[in-house]
Amino acid sequence: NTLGIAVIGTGKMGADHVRRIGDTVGGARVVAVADAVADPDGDRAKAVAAGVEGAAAFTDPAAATAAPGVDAVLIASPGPAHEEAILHALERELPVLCEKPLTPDPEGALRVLEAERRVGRRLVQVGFMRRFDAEYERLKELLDAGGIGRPLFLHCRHRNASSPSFFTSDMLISDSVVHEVDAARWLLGQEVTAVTVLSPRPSSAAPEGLSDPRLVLLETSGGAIVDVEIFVNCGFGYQVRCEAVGESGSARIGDGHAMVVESAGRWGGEIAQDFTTRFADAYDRQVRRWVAAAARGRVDGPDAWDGYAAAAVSEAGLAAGRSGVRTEVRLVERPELYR
Ligand code: ISE
Repeated sequence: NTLGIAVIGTGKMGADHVRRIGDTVGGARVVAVADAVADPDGDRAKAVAAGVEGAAAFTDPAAATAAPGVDAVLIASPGPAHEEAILHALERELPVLCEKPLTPDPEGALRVLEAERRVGRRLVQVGFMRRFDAEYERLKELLDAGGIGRPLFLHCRHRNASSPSFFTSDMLISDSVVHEVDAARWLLGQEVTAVTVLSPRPSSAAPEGLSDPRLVLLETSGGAIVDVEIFVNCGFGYQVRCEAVGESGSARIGDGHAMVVESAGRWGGEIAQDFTTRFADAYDRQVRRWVAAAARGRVDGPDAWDGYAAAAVSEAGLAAGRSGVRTEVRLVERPELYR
């Protein structure tokens, strides 16, 4: 019995997920595709659906979600469109995998939590795919086992070769560093309590007006400090590194040279150029796990609470980025459903 999936969003990630569900994820198939935001005429949805046997194209995400044979919904539209699409899916009690950020603001995320409370069970998973990356999993296991003692620091580097034309200084935080926010919460099992953002004179490679790179400091409820260099026009490739320093050791992931070539008096390797390559396996495993859980009407990964917490940290981070001042994160009490 295959799980019928509606995919909302046909941009880079939406198209990649449609391909993934067809090629590498067993037990599921795409039955409906829609993209009202980036593609109001439905041409892109038609083009994507045309490549998948049995998939129908829609101009309206709600109609795609309500289409016959839809058992679960994968949302990969831009962040501001997520809330509405999630609420449509929850009305029908369908499992959801929603790309990050869950919503751009904590208020929207709280409405999602409230809708899940009405359903009475967790149905929403957020696409924080780093939790499915083999290196991150090993680091998490090491930390959980106490392998380097109590964690003191996470030193993170997050670099993109270049940023898309629509990227803003806020998005360095709410779209990019949001991954480190989730990774830190998950790796440490702690909440982020305060954010400080330092912005050097922008790189001359950054588009005019973009505050790139930035240094984001996160403080956590257990007294650890996380520093994140976010640099989205580094020019040379896609790099995500994390070094954890604990009381009795340190561990580093993300150096990622799978093959080292020595030739003509030099040695070197390759650097991935974007996230679909660097995290290809993580995306595959994320969607596989989601499909398996969705077939049982459940989720098995970062949930709506994680999406809410990340949105609350982003909100504090945006304020900190504008003011240059350390800004505390305010979280509501964690509802019973997410304990
Ligand atoms: C993008 O949306 C992602 O999720 C990537 O992982 C991140 O590196 C990039 O900065 C974001 O814009």
